[in-house]
Amino acid sequence: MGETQLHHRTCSICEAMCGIVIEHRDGQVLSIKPNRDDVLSRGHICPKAVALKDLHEDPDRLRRPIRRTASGWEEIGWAEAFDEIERRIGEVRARHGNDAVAIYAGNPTVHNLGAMLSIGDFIRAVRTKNLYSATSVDQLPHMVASYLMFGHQFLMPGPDVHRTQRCVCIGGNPVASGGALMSAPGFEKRVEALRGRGGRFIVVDPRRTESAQIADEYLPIRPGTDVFLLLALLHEVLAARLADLGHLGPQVRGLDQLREAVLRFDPVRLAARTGIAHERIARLAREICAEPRALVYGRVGACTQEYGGLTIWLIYCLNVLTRHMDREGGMMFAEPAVDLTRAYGSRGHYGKFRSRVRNLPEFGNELPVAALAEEILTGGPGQVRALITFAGNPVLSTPNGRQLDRALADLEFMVSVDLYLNETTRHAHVILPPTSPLEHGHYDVALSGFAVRNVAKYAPPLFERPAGALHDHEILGELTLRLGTRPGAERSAARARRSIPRRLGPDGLLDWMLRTGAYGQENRGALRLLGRLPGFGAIRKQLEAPDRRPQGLSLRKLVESPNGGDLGPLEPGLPRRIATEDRCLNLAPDACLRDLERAARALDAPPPELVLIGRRHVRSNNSWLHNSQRLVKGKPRCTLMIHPGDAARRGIVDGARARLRSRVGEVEVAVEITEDMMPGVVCLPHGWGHDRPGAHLSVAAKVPGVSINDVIDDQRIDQLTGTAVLNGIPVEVEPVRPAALA
Ligand SMILES: Nc1nc2c(c(=O)[nH]1)N[C@H]1C(S)=C(S)[C@@H](COP(=O)(O)OP(=O)(O)OC[C@H]3O[C@@H](n4cnc5c(=O)[nH]c(N)nc54)[C@H](O)[C@@H]3O)O[C@H]1N2
Ligand SMILES: Nc1nc2c(c(=O)[nH]1)N[C@H]1C(S)=C(S)[C@@H](COP(=O)(O)OP(=O)(O)OC[C@H]3O[C@@H](n4cnc5c(=O)[nH]c(N)nc54)[C@H](O)[C@@H]3O)O[C@H]1N2
Ligand code: SF4
Ligand SMILES: [Mo]
Repeated sequence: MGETQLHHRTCSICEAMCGIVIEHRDGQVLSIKPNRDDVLSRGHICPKAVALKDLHEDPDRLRRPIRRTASGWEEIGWAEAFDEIERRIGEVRARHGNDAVAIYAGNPTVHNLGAMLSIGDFIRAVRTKNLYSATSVDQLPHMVASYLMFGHQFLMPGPDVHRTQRCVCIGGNPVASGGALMSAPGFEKRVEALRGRGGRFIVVDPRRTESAQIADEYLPIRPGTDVFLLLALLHEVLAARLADLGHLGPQVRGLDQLREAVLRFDPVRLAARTGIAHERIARLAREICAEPRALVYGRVGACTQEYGGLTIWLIYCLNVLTRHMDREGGMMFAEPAVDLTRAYGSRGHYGKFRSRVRNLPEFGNELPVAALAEEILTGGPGQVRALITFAGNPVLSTPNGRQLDRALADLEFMVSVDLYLNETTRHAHVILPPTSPLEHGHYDVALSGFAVRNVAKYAPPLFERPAGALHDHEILGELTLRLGTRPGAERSAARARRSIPRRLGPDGLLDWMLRTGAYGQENRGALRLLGRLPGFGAIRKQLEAPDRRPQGLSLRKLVESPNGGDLGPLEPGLPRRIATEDRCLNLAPDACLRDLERAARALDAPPPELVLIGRRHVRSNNSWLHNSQRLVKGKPRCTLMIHPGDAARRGIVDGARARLRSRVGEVEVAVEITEDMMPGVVCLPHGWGHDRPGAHLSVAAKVPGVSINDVIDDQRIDQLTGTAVLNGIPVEVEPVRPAALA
């Protein structure tokens, strides 16, 4: 028996970036514990961290490529799998053209170093209009607002929770979720510290969530009406002439247009729509103005709704107008060691082309995933006939999952890169499974840009990969070569195999990015010279960051720092980092002003009697952790929460089953009656519904639950951004009576 050893790592499941210590021996994980010395999490972890062991050991996890045959799935070799994919995709293209091949990339892509560094090449090589991802069921409104206002889709501000005195959280539940576009592990402790220094934490949410329960004030709001709340807050700021742009003043444009657009609303009518008293909204606006260190933060509940784009835009505007954008204690921009806003990501674009069936705008080359099923099911030129999914489970994660289920069954060919045979991948003809998260190196290229402190943390692989296993980036690399559509692809494929990024691999690339980044150890003079050469623009841009070379970052240095590298607190970075063409922060983008008309028209519409919202639980992550016995055990969690009054009126008793119905579908689910719900709102978590035949998740199948996305309407989208409306869908609920009584 070998010796017991310790391995330090950052958990890659959610955005919190917790430091963990894995005790292991002879290739076995013995325990997973919090790392008290981690530069960011300081000893916090949540119950999901142990799932890294469960995932690694799960007998249901795929370890070899599999192919669907008439008599079931069969294991095949990698070469055979890639040959088949190349041939079948080639056939689809020959029959229907390049755009007939769609791509869907899921959330774990962002948490995976190799995938992050190779998916861009893959997408470019496949060259299709039909690119989809989890972005349009998540943070798309933030990206659109950042692009339109700051000029870069990835320049998204996050809350400076360490120094703020007033933190207003709209549509986020960081106590359960670990935070999003805000890596703040152990959020509860951070709220305690905030209160300890005399600050206040305020939550705006239709449900008294775990975060609302620790808040100093909880403001229940009618789902989908945040845009009216924001307009009312801004109205107070502007009408009372409290707006103060602070250091951003000289670089801000559009204030007059914004003022005009906001002041024509009647604040009392705005407030009435939200369910929050007008007097409280006005006072909140004044409190935010009066407090030098305050912020308004909005997340998933604020953006996956009817006016998500407007809501996030106005949240940004409110922070700018009250001098809380890019200031200590306000909404700030992290300056990470590898900066996606500087060198490696496109600034973004908006509405360059539109979806074929519903005419929805692209953003950053992506179409809204709510349109994927109709693009498959609607005949005619440009119809999608093949799909490649990467680390995604859209059947459970995107609107009208049943329709997508049918659509996927209708494809001529589908391939999935995934760890499991699940609700989505069961439709694939070939599944390519990557190595487990513990078998490759880890660095949060994307999430470090949203941490509440500038940090850099790298972990090498804990275990050697098994013989014959491929990493995600290797699978993507091979698919890039096989499916590349450029002329002369064969010759360039041979060259690409020898290309520098390929030879470096993710670790080598990361090292190069760290060395040339703001905290890198490279000689900046030499880099400046190199940056003048054509083709080295990325380096030139990297060098715009302030020189923080004393940190001397490199991969080696991070390997030698198992607790991570602390790069200091967040610092103001505007106007330097504004990337709009005129280098001005734009408060009044045309697209937003136009969409405001839509909200104005809706102001007087009678609200639906009952609407549906979602929720997250600390022991679950989207759709893919329900195969861990210790995470799913205990009380069933896929319940429909409802207010006692709404339940009584419908003759529904606690624990009984009810039918939840919308325009697109219905599910039957156990009811949980609770005062935590606002009247007129019911709540169901997402990521469940593991009873679809053909999936192979033996633990999850025993606690299947139902999928909220079977009732979420694919036709309801935020028209400004194309984001799916996951919250605020009109529904009906009725008791399911035993057959004998019916
Ligand atoms: N109604 C409703 N729907 C929602 C939400 C909501 O709040 N309400 N939230 C939305 C949000 S924010 C998101 S991000 C999306 C998520 O949507 P998706 O990303 O489509 O779904 P996930 O459930 O995260 O599924 C991840 C898939 O990746 C696989 N996987 C895990 N790790 C790896 C890996 O390292 N490599 C590979 N190749 N595969 C891996 C898993 O097996 C699983 O199949 O769901 C959205 N859907
Ligand atoms: N435990 C756990 N952690 C996770 C995940 C998970 O599935 N489980 N998923 C990860 C992912 S992919 C993401 S993107 C993040 C998301 O992180 P968060 O944004 O914190 O996500 P939620 O917990 O869904 O919080 C959204 C809140 O919005 C509220 N809400 C719904 N509709 C409205 C509305 O109209 N207005 C307002 N003001 N509020 C509304 C909901 O009640 C809910 O409390 O979490 C990540 N972390
Ligand atoms: S909060 Fe939990 S799942 Fe998220 S990174 Fe930390 S330990 Fe992992
Ligand atoms: Mo997400």
